[in-house]
Amino acid sequence: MREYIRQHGLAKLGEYMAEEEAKLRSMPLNIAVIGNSGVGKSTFINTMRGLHPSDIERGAAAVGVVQTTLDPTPYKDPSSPNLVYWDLPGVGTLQYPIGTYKEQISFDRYDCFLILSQSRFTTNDAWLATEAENVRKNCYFTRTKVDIDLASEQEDYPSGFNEEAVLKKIIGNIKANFRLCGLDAPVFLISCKLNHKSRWDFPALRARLLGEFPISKRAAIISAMTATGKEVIALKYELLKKKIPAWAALSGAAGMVPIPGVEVAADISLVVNRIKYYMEQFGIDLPCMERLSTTFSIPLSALLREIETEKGETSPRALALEALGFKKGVRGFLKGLEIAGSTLAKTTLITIGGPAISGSISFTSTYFALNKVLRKLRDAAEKIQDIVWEASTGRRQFTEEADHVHSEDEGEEIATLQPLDTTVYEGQNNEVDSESIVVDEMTRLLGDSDLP
Ligand SMILES: Nc1nc2c(ncn2[C@@H]2O[C@H](COP(=O)(O)OP(=O)(O)O)[C@@H](O)[C@H]2O)c(=O)[nH]1
Ligand SMILES: [Mg+2]
Repeated sequence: MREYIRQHGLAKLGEYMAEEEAKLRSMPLNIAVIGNSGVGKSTFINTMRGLHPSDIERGAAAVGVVQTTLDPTPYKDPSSPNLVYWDLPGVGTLQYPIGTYKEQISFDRYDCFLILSQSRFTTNDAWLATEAENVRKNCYFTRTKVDIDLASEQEDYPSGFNEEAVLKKIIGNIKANFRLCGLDAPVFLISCKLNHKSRWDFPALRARLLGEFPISKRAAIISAMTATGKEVIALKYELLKKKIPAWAALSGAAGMVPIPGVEVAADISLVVNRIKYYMEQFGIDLPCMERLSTTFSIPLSALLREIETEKGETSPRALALEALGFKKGVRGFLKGLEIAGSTLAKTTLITIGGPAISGSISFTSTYFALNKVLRKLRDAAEKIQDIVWEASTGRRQFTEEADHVHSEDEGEEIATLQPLDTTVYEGQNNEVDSESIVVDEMTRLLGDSDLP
């Protein structure tokens, strides 16, 4: 890490970060969703993509219709077109006999296989799992429509109904059947419906799907996957958090905006752009929230409230300024860093004084701001998941209220800043090489992992 920066300079690191992000966005990932007609493939694919079957204009797969075409059909994730779910016919039907199946579906194309069934799995499914294992690709068995099983069991045995017991019975049944096929694999019990995406094994399946990918591809999948489910939000949070030091170092390298009247430079646009990316990643950018609002009849204001600043603003720029501590004036912000008490804050604070040091100030402020805002957006994304879940199950009613107007970026935010009290820096006018501080801190924070 240190060597890399010494050799190429911080600007080069910026190129590297941007390239890596672009690579993540464009790395193709193909997930095969296999099963016979009616088991819930289209519904499952829609739910993974965060779509309701009625979201036709956003490319939701038609559900419940008799399939006219049996050809493999790709469905791109609306938030990342490189993540593709393939709707594939089950093995061993008249049109898809075992002998030609792999060829017919272009078996090599897929990164992993999900076999869906609404009853038991067959020896044909076992054959497919073995073929996948031979080429070291993962294969998952997914039993769909457990919501229906549970409902009918409850209807049949209302007094003695026990959800756990019913699920156990279904699993037991499948495992017994597995033994006959010579299989031993985990089975996920799910309902494919969008409003069940957080129930039963759906979150576990999703996490498993992510977790078992090779590290190199895992980052791509996590970035690409729609943020439905707290597991995915948590994974995304960890991934985004890891990158903060590198982005913060970048802010030290690139052009900062000196704030008039104060001697602090901060790369506001970098923070704003990161926030936009975080919101997209967590599925809480404005278009996403508008869709959630319409799909689940939730007032937009109830969703926006989760991200708003103390002043009630929700634009990425307002969030950036709040995270940078500007609402209390820059002095409060610097004090905040001191209270944070880290050596990072201390080493960089003493360097204030001349233009040469603005790099390290910018690193520190950006580093803390990004961490703070990332945490806030993660929490908001989780809360919004809860709200959507409660709304979709009728557990939460929304009273009519005037929707907030989403304030777009505009105007001179710096006009609201208070001038900095320079007594904060008295006697601390040391000449320090800001780049070496940034490099030291970067090395300490990142270790030698993750980056070249
Ligand atoms: N209750 C319930 N219905 C489901 C589930 N999965 C699919 N369905 C319904 O089953 C029917 C067939 O689903 P579809 O996704 O079109 O199956 P496909 O032929 O495999 O693509 C539709 O009416 C779906 O709404 C599920 O997990 N629970
Ligand atoms: Mg279908």
